[in-house]
Parts: sequence; structure tokens; C-alpha cells
Amino acid sequence: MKLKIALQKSGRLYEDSLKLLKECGIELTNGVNKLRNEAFNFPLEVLFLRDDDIPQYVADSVADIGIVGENVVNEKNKSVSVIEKLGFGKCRLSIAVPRTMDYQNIKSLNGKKIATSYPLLVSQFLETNKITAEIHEISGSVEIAPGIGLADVICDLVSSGSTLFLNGLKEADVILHSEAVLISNGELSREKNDLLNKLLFRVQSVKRSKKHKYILLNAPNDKLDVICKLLPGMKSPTVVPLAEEGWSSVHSVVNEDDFWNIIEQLMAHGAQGILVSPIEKMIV
Ligand code: PRT
Ligand code: ZN
Repeated sequence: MKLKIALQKSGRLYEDSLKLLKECGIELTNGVNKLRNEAFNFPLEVLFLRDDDIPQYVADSVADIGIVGENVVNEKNKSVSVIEKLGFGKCRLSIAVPRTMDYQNIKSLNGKKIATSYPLLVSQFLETNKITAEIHEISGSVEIAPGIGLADVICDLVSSGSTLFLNGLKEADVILHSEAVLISNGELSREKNDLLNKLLFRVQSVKRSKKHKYILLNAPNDKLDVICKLLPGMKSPTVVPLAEEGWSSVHSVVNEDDFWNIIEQLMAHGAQGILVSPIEKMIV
């Protein structure tokens, strides 16, 4: 028995999805089949699909779980649950308008024609904000719609913003912040659910390790108390005496979010020789 996971066949999520499996210690066989593959060191079968089809395949139990953007999960609106955010494939689904348009606020969309590949999410957004506008669904190259007179404004995915810029558009309102997520069919057997939990444990360890750094520093003994308080680590920091009297080496783990802030405070309290390195896995 194997857990079946659906991944994007090619495109923006393909590389990062395979990289995540690899970081979880899961190696795929070097098969020639581009649609199906198996892991040789974990009971996992991989189906490669178009991202738009992944929620349906998971809802229909053709795959047990899948990796896909939240934008696709929400637009397709199938019966699947989001189990874990994965931290890659980040983008925003945004309303964008011609740079010359005098866009004041959402109300400026009243009476406009909006081109998008996300008709459900746009109609929900309009309804919530009590806006009456026409939605024109197109499947690709949405950004050229205003330029060729197909629509007044668009709603599309944005990451760097350069596509909008190159097409004379500006981002006006964000409808959704999205990233790749792990989705699951709610009706997994107990065995499959156990496998999913094993996989999830590995995914969370990998994610946690990316958010933390291992830190080593030298501290004067009379400042150890305050320095240890700044570095609580997983339980408490390791403190080892240095050969030079009056000094200790302190080892701990810091969260990337307040990393620079902590480094400044450590230095202000006399820490020296600070070394920082990435963590490969973090199991708490
Ligand atoms: O063939 P298949 O249907 O599987 O792939 P696809 O062409 O539909 O999707 P793909 O590979 O382009 O994107 C897969 C997923 O990546 C999306 O569903 C999002 O969850 C995520 N993602 C992250 C993005 C972007 N960033 C992104 N920038 N998807 C698309 N874009 C496009 C956007 O549509 C626009 O054309 O990139 C352009 C804007 O990028 P910037 O950097 O110029 O702003
Ligand atoms: Zn797609």
C-alpha cells in the first residue's frame, strides 16, 4: 500500500515540490514515465498532473494528497482540506488596472469589465465588497486584455510585478495571498493517514529548520546570564568553558524572524566570534 501524491507536471511548483520531497529524505526512482513515479525509500507514488486538475483528482481519491497553490485550491473549490502551508510558490491574486486609470478604491471597479482566470474568487470578492462589475473569463495572457480592448482591468497572479509593469498596469488591490499547500482527501484509510502523518512530520521538520539558524559565540562569563536569556534555544543553550579563563562558548538556535535584532543585542552585551550556520533538519 502506498500513499499517492499529485504534483505539478511542469511549471512553477514542479522543482520546489520535488526538492521538498528530497529534503524529506524521499528519493524517486529514475523511471522514464513522466506521469507516474515511485519513491524507493518511502511508500509513496507520485502522479504528475496539470496544477488545475490536482484538487479534483484529490477530491475523487485518484490521489490521496497533492501539492498545489492556494489560489487553485480556492478557485476550484473542491472537497479537499489544506493540511500544511509549504512556504514556496508565493504570489498574490490582485486586481490590476491601467497605470493611467484614476483608481481610488474598490468602488472604482463598479461597472468595469474584469478579465481573469479566477472567476469564482473575483465574483466572491465583488460580492463581499458590493461591487457590480462584469467578469470576463480567459485562460491565459490576462495581462494583455486591457491593451487589446478586451477588458478595462484584470485580476491575475503577481509576484515581482514586472509583468504588470511591462503591460502598462499597476496593482490596485490584493484579493488573496497565496503559496503552495499540501492538500488531502478527507477520507483516507487509517494506514494512509499514518503514512501522511509520517510525511507531515518530515515536512514540518524541514520547514522549521529553514526558519532557524544554529549560532555559536564566545561570551564573557559575567555576561552569560543575559546572553543565555537572549538565546533560549530549543530547551536552553549549551555553555562550555573556553581554554581562556573568564570566557565561555555558547551554542543555541535562533529564529530567523528576530535574528538580526538578537545579534545586535548579543554584540551589545560583549559576545564575540559569532558563527551562524544553517540547520538541515530540526526535530523538537
Ligand atoms: O501547466 P499548468 O496548468 O500545470 O501550470 P500553469 O501554467 O497554470 O501554472 P504555473 O506553473 O505558471 O504556476 C503554478 C502556480 O505557481 C500558480 O498556481 C501559483 O500558485 C504559483 N505562482 C507563484 C505563480 C506565480 N508565482 C506567478 N508569478 N503563478 C503564475 N505566475 C504568473 C502570473 O500569472 C503572471 O503571468 O507570472 C506572471 C506574473 O509574475 P511577475 O513576477 O511578473 O509578477
Ligand atoms: Zn494551470
